Amino acid sequence: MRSYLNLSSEVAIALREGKPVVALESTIICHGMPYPQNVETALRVEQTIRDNGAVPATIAIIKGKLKAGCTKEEIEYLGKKGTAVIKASRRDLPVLLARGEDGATTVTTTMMIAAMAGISIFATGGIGGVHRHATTTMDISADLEELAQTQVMVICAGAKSILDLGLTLEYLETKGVPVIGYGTDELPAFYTRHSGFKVDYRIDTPEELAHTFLIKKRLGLKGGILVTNPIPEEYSMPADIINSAIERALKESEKANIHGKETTPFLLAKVKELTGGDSLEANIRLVLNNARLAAQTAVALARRELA
Ligand code: PSU
Ligand code: MN
Repeated sequence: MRSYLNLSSEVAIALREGKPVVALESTIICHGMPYPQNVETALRVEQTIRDNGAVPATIAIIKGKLKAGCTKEEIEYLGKKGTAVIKASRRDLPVLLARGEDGATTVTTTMMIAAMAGISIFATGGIGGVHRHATTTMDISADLEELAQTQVMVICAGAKSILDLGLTLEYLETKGVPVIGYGTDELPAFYTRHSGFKVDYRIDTPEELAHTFLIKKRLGLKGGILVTNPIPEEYSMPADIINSAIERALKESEKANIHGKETTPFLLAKVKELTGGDSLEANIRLVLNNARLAAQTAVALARRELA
């Protein structure tokens, strides 16, 4: 698989020299936000990572290559092409590579490519999880399986309550994935800081996140660590507004008979439509907040690994 891996020279040099690197996903660019806000946000996220002392590596599949580190032009290309870029999970990789196609990497494939490249820290918005009514639909995101097997720390803002958050936590417990609250004991719910569910542990510093990840690596324990970083208070959305939008989106997806990989993008687009620009603004803010924490954690990890 490594012969399909293509590192940007900046990322390759940083990794060789043991410098801090942060991976970023591309599904959020192609399927998560409209153009041109998607490109603007992706570039701002990269800048935030640089401002905090790390090198950004936006991950995507471009013309059949697994890219770790996209150029500004490549980010622009992906952003413009938008939903015409296939949302690529683990099962999509062989076909896309065989055909030399493009793919927007989800949390799953971004973790896979990051691990292949040697990148430990990954910042994103929200992860996939166990969907509501999964007991009959069996709709469980491949992201959870990837967290169970691939050694990458994923820093997110929790999960949206389009999912069953309780079942998502149960699944992660079964799979041995530590769920950390950054500065909180409660699982954040993406747009809001509160979900009513407890996380396993609270950690308050990037240094402790880095130390914990390093120990997991040294023990050879497979799988990742999930860090849930609440959206800053000033950007969080009123819970009633977001919850009623989610309820409506769920009803509409049922009516439209949406299944499989279309479910998450459909629900996300509906919620966005129903809440207007507010949810887009909140989304941008929480991603920037996660990028900052990821860069600080990557800096702390690089320091420990070199020591
Ligand atoms: N949840 C969000 N925003 C997102 C996603 C999930 O709040 O952009 C994207 C991520 O790329 C995630 C993917 O990995 O959707 C999960 O899709 P699925 O549920 O089909 O596994
Ligand atoms: Mn699914």
